[in-house]
Amino acid sequence: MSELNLSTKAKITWCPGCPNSQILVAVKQAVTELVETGFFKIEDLTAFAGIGCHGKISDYININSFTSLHGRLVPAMIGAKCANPALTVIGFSGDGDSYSEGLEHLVYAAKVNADITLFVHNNRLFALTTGQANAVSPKGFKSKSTPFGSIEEPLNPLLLMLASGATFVARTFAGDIAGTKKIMQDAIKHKGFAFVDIVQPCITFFDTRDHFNSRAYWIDENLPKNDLKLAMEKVSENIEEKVPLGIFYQVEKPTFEGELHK
Ligand SMILES: Cc1ncc(C[n+]2csc(CCOP(=O)(O)OP(=O)(O)O)c2C)c(N)n1
Ligand code: SF4
Repeated sequence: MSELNLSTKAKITWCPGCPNSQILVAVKQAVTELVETGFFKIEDLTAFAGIGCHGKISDYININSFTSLHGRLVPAMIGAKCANPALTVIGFSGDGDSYSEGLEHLVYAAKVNADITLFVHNNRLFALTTGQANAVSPKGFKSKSTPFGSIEEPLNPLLLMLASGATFVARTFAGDIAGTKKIMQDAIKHKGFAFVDIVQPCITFFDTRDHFNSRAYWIDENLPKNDLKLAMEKVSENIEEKVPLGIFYQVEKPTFEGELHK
């Protein structure tokens, strides 16, 4: 068997020290181990990317990939999975991409339990366009688009995903590479819509490294994962104070593609 090389020759243009690089390391490790343990062949894995700093990840990892329009990677992922159910379909999105621009697609994927895995690099603003506030920016957040501070309450995407019917809902922190790798593997192995919010500081426009380093904690792994009420309680913790990480919810349900190809 030839050795797997997931690196590409593309020049990395993220700001030096950007936590997107930690997500890249985690996904390379996750995919390498899944190939080595025979979970899939590398040619049966396809990655989709949105538009933003996060989306550049598909240039830096040597797997089949597709870059979508801003916020539209989820319908493209569902289409690919419907056309070829043998594919493992993963996506890299941004919080602007999936929580602002393409929110309706996210809700639909959760509702129909599409058998795809979505990783959202959540830095709580539109980074590539130089740091404007978006749907998950904190209230009062000052940016070029909100010079007097955002007047909006932030959306809680995990709560929305649970309410929409997602069958796997998790959160991790980019700074914890080992933890992120593990969550990524569990999400990819899940049959159905796997949603992973990855809190990721943007060191240039919203440096939340200290915030997350001091407030993030892993929930007890032994908590039941099929208790929707408990999951909703956990993800409702105010991330300005405490940031729970882990798999909050995981259940089995028929998938969209499974029903389609019955
Ligand atoms: C339909 C559409 N609207 C707006 C843009 C401009 N745009 C490009 S990247 C971006 C922000 C991306 O933010 P996010 O998804 O959070 O990714 P990040 O850069 O933070 O990783 C925007 C608004 C676009 N390319 N297409
Ligand atoms: S602007 Fe922010 S998210 Fe984008 S590369 Fe720089 S640090 Fe990373």
